[in-house]
Amino acid sequence: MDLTEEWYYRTFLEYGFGLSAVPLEPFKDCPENAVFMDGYLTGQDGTPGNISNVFCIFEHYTGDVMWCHTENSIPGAVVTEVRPEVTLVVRMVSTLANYDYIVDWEFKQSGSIKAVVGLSGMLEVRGLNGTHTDQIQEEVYGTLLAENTLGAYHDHFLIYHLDLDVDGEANSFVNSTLQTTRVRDNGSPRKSYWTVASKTAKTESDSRIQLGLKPSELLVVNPNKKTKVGSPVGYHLIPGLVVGSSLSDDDYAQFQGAFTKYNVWVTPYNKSEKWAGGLYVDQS
Ligand SMILES: [Cu+2]
Repeated sequence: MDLTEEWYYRTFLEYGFGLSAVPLEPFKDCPENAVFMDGYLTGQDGTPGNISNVFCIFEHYTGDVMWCHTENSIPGAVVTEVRPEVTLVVRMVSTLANYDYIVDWEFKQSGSIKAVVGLSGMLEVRGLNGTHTDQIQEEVYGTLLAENTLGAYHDHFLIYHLDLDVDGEANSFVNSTLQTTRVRDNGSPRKSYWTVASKTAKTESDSRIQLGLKPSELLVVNPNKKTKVGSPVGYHLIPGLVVGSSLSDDDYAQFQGAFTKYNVWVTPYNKSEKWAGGLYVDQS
């Protein structure tokens, strides 16, 4: 069966991005060097459905520098090397009612993987009496965008469920924070320095993290696999700009979307915990 527009609309609340994906238009949603793939998904009644051109894959020539160095400390020689940033992008676009999310996975030649979400579509608006900000006295919980049209204050939280197997399944989560340390030698002109304190999470509550409170590095490592010099192999989780929820803890919406209280949660693998935000966050 082909998934119709109504079908998308009916299912987006239940299923999020996957079943809300839309076919991509060559040369518009994706550049001319893209190749396209169909997707096969299971509807809520178990019926399989096909979405044509649901993924596109392309090399993105960013115009940025991936790595460069000019070595000019060698007498009589200047050695310059530079490599351009070219990423392999896998793209999907999901339409959730008025919003269209452009979901990219970027695979970089440096070995890093970057997840990017772009928001497009239509703003969420509501009508109001008033055509100019001068006419608005009361609290209207939004911004006047056009005559009789208010952009309502609200927020969107996007969650990624990362099931990492770094060089095998037995992985650990390590939070490395920077610790300010006092210099004990009173004769030293230096009074402090910083060092790194690494902590491997033992419990789920150990690894709930609100980012931005203090400098930290988040690592997923395989403690059983070592590099040549003896460090565990791992991936470094590098957050972008993050925000937390602005609601109070006892507010119903916050209670229902409790995952927004922390930016990172780490849990042992559990097949029934596929959906990081819970099963029915927006259906209660
Ligand atoms: Cu919105």
